[in-house]
Amino acid sequence: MLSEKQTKEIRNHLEKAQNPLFFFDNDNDGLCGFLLLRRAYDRGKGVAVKSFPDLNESYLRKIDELNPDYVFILDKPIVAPEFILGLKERNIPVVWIDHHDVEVERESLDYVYYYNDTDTPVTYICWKVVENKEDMWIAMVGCISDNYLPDFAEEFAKENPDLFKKVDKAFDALYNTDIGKIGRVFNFGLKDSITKVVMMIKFLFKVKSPYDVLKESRENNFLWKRFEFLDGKYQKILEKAKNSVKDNLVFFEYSGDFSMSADLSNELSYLYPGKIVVVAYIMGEKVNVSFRGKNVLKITEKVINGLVGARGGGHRDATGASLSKGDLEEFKSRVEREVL
Ligand SMILES: [Mn+2]
Repeated sequence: MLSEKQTKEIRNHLEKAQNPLFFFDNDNDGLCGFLLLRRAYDRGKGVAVKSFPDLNESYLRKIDELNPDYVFILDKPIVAPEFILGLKERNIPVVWIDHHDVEVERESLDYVYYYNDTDTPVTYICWKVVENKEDMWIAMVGCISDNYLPDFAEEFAKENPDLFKKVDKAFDALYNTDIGKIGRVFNFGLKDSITKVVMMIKFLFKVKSPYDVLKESRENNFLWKRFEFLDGKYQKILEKAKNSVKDNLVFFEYSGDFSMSADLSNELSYLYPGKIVVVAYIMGEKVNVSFRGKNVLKITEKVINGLVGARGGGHRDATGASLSKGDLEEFKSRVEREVL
């Protein structure tokens, strides 16, 4: 957990910022962390970062367009040094809050206010900064989406018995409760065009309660439409993936218009606890892979080692990697050798 002092520092930055710009990772943890800060201070704009894994230099164009006096970066493991340099040249302070287990280069650390806690999601860190009780449901959504059961879960269950019940695992809540359903709606909402993502964020700036999301209305029916469309596709792919279980390994390859690897690997790891889950999405000449399971970070590093252009990383039990399609067979046999 971040120290009291660090949490207070972040709060001070937010108070000073009159026109902050938030860059957040394009997932529920990034989104919910951003919403907590944005709703508490009621200032600034947010950009969901789609470049992966880094926040790259091209986003400097957003700086010149929106002219912020502060930049906050949420849930991104890597930020291009050129981006930081661009902010330094423009004299804009940067607060970077993350939870990935990564080394940041010295030159960036010298300029940035950097906060990292690998024990909790970024949403949880942001929750500790604001602790805005009426937004506890947003904190809940971000935490359980990142497979983390926060210390306020019990309190939340007591006060919201129809949205959430006491569970042993965060993913029980994600797949089996209404607060989890909101998480799944946000998640597919983020996988839409930039215009729609902006619409979603604007809608979420002003919602009063989780019921404003759960109850379909004129304001949110674009979200529900998207959810039903993508969830239909998702459930079909998930059914196929269930046939890819072999001993203690689930290895699933797919292609198509929609990349859902993180979601598939999360749900497969929930359905098959104790197994190593590897989901590979083939897109043209590239393959993006999601790993889940105990100590998969070590496995990830080992199986991509030496494959030309391959990269990967993440958390101890959840990682991502990319490689070229030509190496997929070799990659698969390495995984099997490592796991089976
Ligand atoms: Mn994230």
